[in-house]
Amino acid sequence: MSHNIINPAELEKLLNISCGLDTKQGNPRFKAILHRLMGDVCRTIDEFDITDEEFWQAVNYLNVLGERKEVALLAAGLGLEHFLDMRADAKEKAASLHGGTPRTIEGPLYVANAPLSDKFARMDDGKDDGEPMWLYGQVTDPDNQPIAGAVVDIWHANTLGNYSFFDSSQTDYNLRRRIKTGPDGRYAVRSIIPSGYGCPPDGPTQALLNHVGRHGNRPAHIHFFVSGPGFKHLTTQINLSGDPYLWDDFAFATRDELIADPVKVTDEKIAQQRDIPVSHT
Ligand code: MBD
Ligand code: FE
Repeated sequence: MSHNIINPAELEKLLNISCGLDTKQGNPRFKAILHRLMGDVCRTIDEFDITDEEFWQAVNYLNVLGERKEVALLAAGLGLEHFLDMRADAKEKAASLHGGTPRTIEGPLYVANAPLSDKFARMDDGKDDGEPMWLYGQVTDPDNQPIAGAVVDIWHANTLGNYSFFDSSQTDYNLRRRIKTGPDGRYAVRSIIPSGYGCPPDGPTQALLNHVGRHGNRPAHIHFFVSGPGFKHLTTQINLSGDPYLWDDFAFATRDELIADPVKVTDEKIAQQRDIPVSHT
C-alpha cells in the first residue's frame, strides 16, 4: 500500500464543487451523502494507488452489474441488506419495541400481487414433483392475540433453487401466494420443499465473490411478508434445518429463531394427532 499523494485541501476543493456544496441549489442531504461517499472513493483510490486500468475495470463491472440486474443480489452478498436489518433491530431495541418473530432480509426475488386466498392456498402448480410441504402458522399481536384478516405473502424457490418470474421454465406466480388469516389468525399452505439458491455462476456477483474466496449459496428458505391492519409490516424467512448452508448463508439471513425443523408425515395417525388437514390438496 502506498501513501496518499494528494493534498487533502486540494481534494476538498474538487469535492466541494463536484458535489454542489458551493451552491444553494439541490438537495442538502443528498449533497452531504454524496460528498462523504466521493471523499471515501477518492481517498481509497489515492491510498491504494488504483491504476487507470483498475478504475475502468470497476466502471465496466458496475455496468455489467446493472445490465444483469444484480445490484440487489450483490447488496445481499456483501451483507448490506443484513446490515439494514441490524440497524432496524438496534433501533427497535433502543425503543424497547422488540419481541415477536424477528425480521430478516427480503432479497431480490420478490414479486408483488401474488394470487390472494382465504386461510389456505396451494402454492405449487403441480409440475415439479418435489416433496409436498405443508406450512401452518398463526399471526398474533404482541400480546399473543390472533390477528384476523392479516395477509401472509409467501414466496420460495422450486426444487432447482429457482424462482418464478426469474426462471422462464416456471409458470407466473408459481410458489408465490398471499393468504388471508382466518378469525383465529391462522393460515395454511400446501407447497413443495424448496432447494437452496445459488448465484448465477456466470454473473458479476459470483465473480466478485470468487475474488474474495466466497461461495454464493443460500440454504433452503421460505420468504414471508406479514401485514395486518394497523400493524407494522414484517419481512422475514424461515430456513430449513439440515441444509449444509444453514449457517453459511452468503446473504447472512439465518437467525436462530427462524429455523424450521420439517416433520416428515408418513402416517395418517400422526397427521391426525398434529391436526394436519390432509384433505387439503
Ligand atoms: C435469494 O433467494 C435470496 O433470498 C436472497 C437474499 C438473495 C438471492 C437469492
Ligand atoms: Fe430467496
